[in-house]
Parts: sequence; structure tokens; C-alpha cells
Amino acid sequence: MPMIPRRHGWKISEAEATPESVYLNRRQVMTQAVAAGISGLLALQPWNNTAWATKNPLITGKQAHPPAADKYPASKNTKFTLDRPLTDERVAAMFNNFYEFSTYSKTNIWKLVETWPTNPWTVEIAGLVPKPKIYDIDVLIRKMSLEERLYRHRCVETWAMAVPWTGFRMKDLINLIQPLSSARFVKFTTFMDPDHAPSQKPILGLFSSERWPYVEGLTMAEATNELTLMATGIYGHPILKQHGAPLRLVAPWKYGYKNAKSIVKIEFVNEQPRTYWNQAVPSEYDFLANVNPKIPHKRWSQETEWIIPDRSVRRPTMLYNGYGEWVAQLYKNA
Ligand SMILES: Nc1nc2c(c(=O)[nH]1)N[C@H]1C(S)=C(S)[C@@H](COP(=O)(O)O)O[C@H]1N2
Ligand SMILES: [Mo]
Repeated sequence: MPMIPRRHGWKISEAEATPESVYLNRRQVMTQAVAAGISGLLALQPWNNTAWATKNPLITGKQAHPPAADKYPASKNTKFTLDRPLTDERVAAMFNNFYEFSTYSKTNIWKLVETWPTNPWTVEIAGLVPKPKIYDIDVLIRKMSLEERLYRHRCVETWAMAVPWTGFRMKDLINLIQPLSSARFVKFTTFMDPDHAPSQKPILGLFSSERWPYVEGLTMAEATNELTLMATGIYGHPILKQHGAPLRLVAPWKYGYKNAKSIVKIEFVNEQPRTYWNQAVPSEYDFLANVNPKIPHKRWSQETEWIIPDRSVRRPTMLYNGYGEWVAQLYKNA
């Protein structure tokens, strides 16, 4: 058996990595695809093996002018501990869901965001608030206090990771804004930039991209929960574009799709917002989206998960992604 870089393959430089492994993986993938015919197309998904994790020697996706850059690294909040190793920074940066850039490839997002400018960037505070306002992202971040937290992440597709986010508590932002008591939900609207985000571009001027922008939402009780973080950084530096620069929601007890990337508007509303995935396929993606091993997705079980980049090991999924201590009381009457 030639040495096949697996779990730690990305630590091996391109030159050191045995070419056999790459060749073997490609050949396997091709054989599978041919054998299985059209259904074999699935096997071509680059993440069916871990070769993708060896492809980029650098961490790319940095913002050109990261806001409040002098605030990193922020102090660590040691309250949140992990039951698993931190995901390698390069692995997290090379395996993403960001449908504005690609609806099928996870391992190319870091390339596709390269020419996307995230400056200037503003965040609008709107809806049921005493003073609607548009903040420059740098001004907004400087009003808040940043801290680092280690959080688990669980995508509804069953892949998982654990990363150090830097950010501020949504609770603190809500304190600053003082929304009206009639506000029952927070609606997060994310960016529109069809010139740089290929999925947002209308095809031949037809099919206007009305499903964009990506929208997510939380109840006020969820938004003011201790866990709810507005991430501005990752791995001790400003957040990368592929992770949702310059501002991204992190609600770690929920499936990943709730964690809206690249937010431009935070709105306090009275009715449950129509969110991206819930609107697209309501029977598969509910608004609540709490991680729960006992509630299967319509097309797969949620009982186990795998940690990127290694698809070969599955471990049990935890209720609320292991964060019941903080959030279970929110749902006791549900
Ligand atoms: N704007 C936007 N936010 C998004 C998504 C997206 O496609 N667009 N994908 C979501 C999904 S499904 C997941 S799992 C996480 C992935 O975050 P990561 O790429 O930083 O790991 O982002 C979430 N936020
Ligand atoms: Mo996801």
C-alpha cells in the first residue's frame, strides 16, 4: 500500500504527497463513475475522498481591508470547550457551503470568492427599532466587545467541524439597539452581488434570481441566548470570505444553514421571516433547525455525523449539537 495521506494529508506539501495517492483517488473515482453510469456522477463529488485537502498550500480568502483588524486575536472565552480536536484551519477554509458562489462544489468556494470585494460594507439595522441606522462594518465592530469561542458546527448534510470563532454576542448588539417590545423575530439578510456571486446572476436575462438574497431568522429568545454569536473572525484573525466575511451568524445548536454568512441587514420583525431553505424546501428544512439525532432529514438519517475532512469515520450526533445546557429550556414547551 503506498502511503495515502488521509486525516493529516493537508499537512504534507504538494511535492511530498505521493502522486500515487492522487492518481489512485482519481482512478477510483473514474472507475466508479464509469461503472455506475449516470448515478456515478455523485462519486465525482471531490469530497468523496480527502485529496481536495492537499490542493491548496496556503490559506486564501482573506478580506482586502478587514474591519477592526487591530482587534485580533481577541481574548478567549474558556467557557466553551470541545469534545473533539479543532479542525485544521486549512480544511475548514477549503470545505464550505456558500450557495451564492456554487450550488454543488464545496471544495472550490475558496477560489470562487477570490475576486469578490467585501469593501465597503455596511450593516443596516431596521424594522421594529427606535432608531433605524446604517453602520459601516468597522464602526459597528468597534462598538462591540470581541471574544474567541471554540464551537462545534453541524451541517444538516451530516458533516461537522470545530472552529474558533471571534465575534460579539448578539445579545450585546440587541442591548445596544433596544428593539421595541413588539419585535418577536430577528431577520438576517445577506449580500447581493450578481457580478461576483455566480448563482445570483440571472441566466440569459431570464429567471430573475428572486430566491436571493439568502435570508435567515431567529426568535428573540434565540437571538438573546448566551450562545448566539455574530462572528467577525476565525482562527484568531478576521474572518475569511468563504466563511461569510465580514459578519456571519453562529448559532451552534442549530444546523449550519441557520448561520447566515455575509450579513448586510439585521431587522427586528413581528412575524416569522421567510427564510432561504425553509422557503425552498419547507418539508426538509424547518425554521427551527435544531440539531436532533432522532429527527431524520427526509432523505437521510441524522443519527451520526462525520468530521471534515475524513468521511470514513462517523460518530453519534448530539441533541442540540451538545449545547442543551444553554438552550434546552427554550424548547421545553415545544
Ligand atoms: N449567505 C449564505 N450563508 C450560508 C450558506 C449559504 O449558502 N449562503 N450556507 C450555510 C450552510 S448550509 C452551512 S453548513 C454554513 C457553512 O459554513 P462554512 O462554509 O463557514 O463552514 O454556512 C451557512 N451560511
Ligand atoms: Mo449546511
